[in-house]
Amino acid sequence: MSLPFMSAEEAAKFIKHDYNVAFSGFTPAGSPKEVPTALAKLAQAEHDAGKPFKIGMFTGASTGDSLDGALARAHAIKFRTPYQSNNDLKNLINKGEVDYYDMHLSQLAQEMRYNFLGEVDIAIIEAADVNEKGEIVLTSSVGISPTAARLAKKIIIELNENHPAAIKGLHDIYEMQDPPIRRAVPVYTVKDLIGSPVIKVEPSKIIAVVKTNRKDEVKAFTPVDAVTARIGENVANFLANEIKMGRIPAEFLPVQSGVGNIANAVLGSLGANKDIPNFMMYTEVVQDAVIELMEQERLTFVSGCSLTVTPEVLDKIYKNLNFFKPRMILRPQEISNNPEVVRRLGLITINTALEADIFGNINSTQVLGTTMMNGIGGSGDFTRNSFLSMFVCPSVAKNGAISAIVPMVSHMDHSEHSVKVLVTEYGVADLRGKSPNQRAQAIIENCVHPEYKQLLWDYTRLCGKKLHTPHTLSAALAMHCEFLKSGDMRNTQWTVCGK
Ligand code: 0RQ
Repeated sequence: MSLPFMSAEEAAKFIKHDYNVAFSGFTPAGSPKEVPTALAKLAQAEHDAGKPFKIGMFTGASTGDSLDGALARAHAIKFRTPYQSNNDLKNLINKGEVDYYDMHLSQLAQEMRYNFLGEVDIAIIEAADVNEKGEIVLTSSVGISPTAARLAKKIIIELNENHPAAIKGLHDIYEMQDPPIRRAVPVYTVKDLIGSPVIKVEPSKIIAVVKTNRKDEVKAFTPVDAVTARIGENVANFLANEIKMGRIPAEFLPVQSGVGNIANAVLGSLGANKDIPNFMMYTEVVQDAVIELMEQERLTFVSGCSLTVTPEVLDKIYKNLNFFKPRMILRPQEISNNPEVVRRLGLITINTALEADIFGNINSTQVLGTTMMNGIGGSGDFTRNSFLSMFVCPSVAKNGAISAIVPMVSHMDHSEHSVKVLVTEYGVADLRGKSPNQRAQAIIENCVHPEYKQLLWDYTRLCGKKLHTPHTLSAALAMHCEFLKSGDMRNTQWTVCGK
């Protein structure tokens, strides 16, 4: 059988209103670009003709603008899961037009297999290579592609010439069996290869192959500033001291680092700290800073799910495959984020909080408890199962009008039971082995911005008596309410219901 080459417009016509479509990619890395752009135009044309056209979307994580952005602007999305970060999509989610459900990234593929989320009508998979035997070499990420390709009734391939076929071997494709016959995931070291370099599908399922050479739409990070640099130094100094105290083995442990600007800065600081030995990462997103550390030979190996690097950095990797390929593996997200493996390898996990409360509960996803930011991503997969879970954030947002540390988080993603260390630019709160009262002391003393310290000390005394957790429920969200009223949490006055 020869491969069914055709244009993106022709391929998009296979997708019908109400279909559930699974996309390759994890972040903009490896997301299809050409067919979604054509699909958005098709949806627009259907809407103009007065016909409905919306699809359900499964992705690995966030995607590029030509996927989430284009389909959102065409009002072509019925539901969407899991992580997202495109502003046009986010606006529709926060207006209630798109039904979005947030999931731990390690769980998506298995929930698709369990048939919890509906059938997959079509999978659109970006490939560096594909052949008549149905063997697919993925591009800059793995995400949910192995499961999406297997479950989908039909597959459209976007064959992207921007990714050399020589990257074959970068991916370790492994799909777990489901209970009650699931076995252990045989990853015992960061470097273990457990699967196949290609996805293998029934060739007749491939109904279209669309050629493209569009680059991944990964944006550069904002440069490290004084605040993010201090956060990074605080993390690195804390970990160096943990090694000195013998609580982290002298050879160090694999690191997982979250997404975003702060995560990028933290990695730079880890690399710069001479008391941290050369290390490995077992992580999800491989950002630019990871590649820099690898070039400096500070990072000896990385296992991840995506190469979320800027186009220039990706070109550099592809031009120097002899150097980079033996030092990296891309895995499906149910393996890169696998709780069993995270616990076994003993990861040091560093993720970013939007807000934390004085007891160590973390909100990573919902601004003021109501407005979706990006999603929980892999932060829960890693945090709950790590050797040592750290959260980082600047002490204030919006020029000080918001304290990132509040009496009670307005939405909780990670509970005090999973969060061991909190770090801001002011310092480190080590929460291990501490009661709620002791946690509040450590967090207010070490992490809170000076303008908010007294306010939070006063909150802990508001209940007027000794309690296991010194909350005053009628005032617990007063700082958030004050921000909604006056635009500045610093104006908060504590009042207690019934007093
Ligand atoms: O908004 O820029 O409008 O002022 O929130 O800023 O630059 O997006 O920050 O890139 O470091 O991302 C938590 C979102 C941080 C990310 C989050 C405002 C602040 C600013 C934040 P403005 P940036 P970062 C595994 C790990 C969850 C998933 C995860 C994330 C904006 O790290 O999505 O960890 N994490 N995955 O002003 C109101 C507060 C605020 C606030 C900040 N308390 N209240 N607004 N902001 N604090 C990897 C994956 O899963 C893929």
